[in-house]
Amino acid sequence: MSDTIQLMTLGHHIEEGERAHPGATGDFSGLLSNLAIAVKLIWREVSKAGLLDILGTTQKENSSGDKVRKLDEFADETIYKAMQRGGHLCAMASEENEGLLAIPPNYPIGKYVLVYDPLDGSSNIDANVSIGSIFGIYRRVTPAGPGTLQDCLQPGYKQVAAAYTIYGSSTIFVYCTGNGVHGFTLDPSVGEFLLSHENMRTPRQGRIYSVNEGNSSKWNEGMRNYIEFLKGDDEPTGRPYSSRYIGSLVADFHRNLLYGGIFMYPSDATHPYGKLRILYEASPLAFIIEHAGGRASDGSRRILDLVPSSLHQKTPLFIGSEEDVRKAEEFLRKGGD
Ligand code: AHM
Ligand code: MG
Repeated sequence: MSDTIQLMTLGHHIEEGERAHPGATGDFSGLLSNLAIAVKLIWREVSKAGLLDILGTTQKENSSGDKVRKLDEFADETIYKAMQRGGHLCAMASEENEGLLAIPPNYPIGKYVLVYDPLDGSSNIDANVSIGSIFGIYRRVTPAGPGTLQDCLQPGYKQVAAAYTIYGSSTIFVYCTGNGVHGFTLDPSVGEFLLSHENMRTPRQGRIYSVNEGNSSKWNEGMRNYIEFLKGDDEPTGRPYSSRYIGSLVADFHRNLLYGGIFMYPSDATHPYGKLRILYEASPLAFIIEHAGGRASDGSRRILDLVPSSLHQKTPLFIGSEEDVRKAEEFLRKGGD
């Protein structure tokens, strides 16, 4: 029989990971499986995004009479509902909600916390540009009962898993439980995620930089000097770098993970703490990039060491290939010298 066709579903992969830990209760695997279901439900809606206006009435009702909801609201609710009854979680927090999301009183309480950005880059939906969901999972620190803020406000290095999905030309689910970074592509005809990118490693150095250069007049001098350096002509060191910016973090991140390079959302005069959130965006992607051999920094500190003091706290973000992030840190340290 041909061994060229590799048919490893996400479910099988999760089960294999569980078998590698003889003491595992299956709790964690159940959590990841529920996440995969939520993601498929979101994919189903996102892939119809352009049809909503056609199928809906002028009063913004779809064919079933439901109000057409904004997709980021739909994604937010879908994840919450898919994850609330499994008994794996004690609380959730989402970029779309101000406060902590409690598990409803009639459902069992578990030992993990889920933090998520339900639809990152959602301003791109109407232009059919790739968008995604981002997830971070922590073990609770409080002993029992409903989860608290304390359970959520943990440094990223304490994550037990992180994942993201891209709803794009194909839909891909990437996850890491601390044992490699693995990507699965959705086969829509059977509704299964199939292993397509096993044990991803990012190049030590890339030739791509991704940043919203429209903000450059508000950057500090270190940041400006770094970008000028990347544009400088020095073929042996790979410069000039190419500029690639989609404006959808997951899509920019995923491309750079595969090809190498650096994504940046620095602080600037109008974004004193950058734009991206520690819990929902920076920490999960930092967990993944470090396990793929890369680096993530706020310009001077490792992202995974940052301890958020509030759910929606932001951070400047420099993430990608190790050498590129180190070089950015060097320029930022030097500032205008
Ligand atoms: P969102 O979570 O509200 O979608 O915002 C985050 C998005 C990221 O996906 C992307 O990297 C960034 O905002 C782009 O910001 P800008 O338009 O300022 O370049
Ligand atoms: Mg976002």
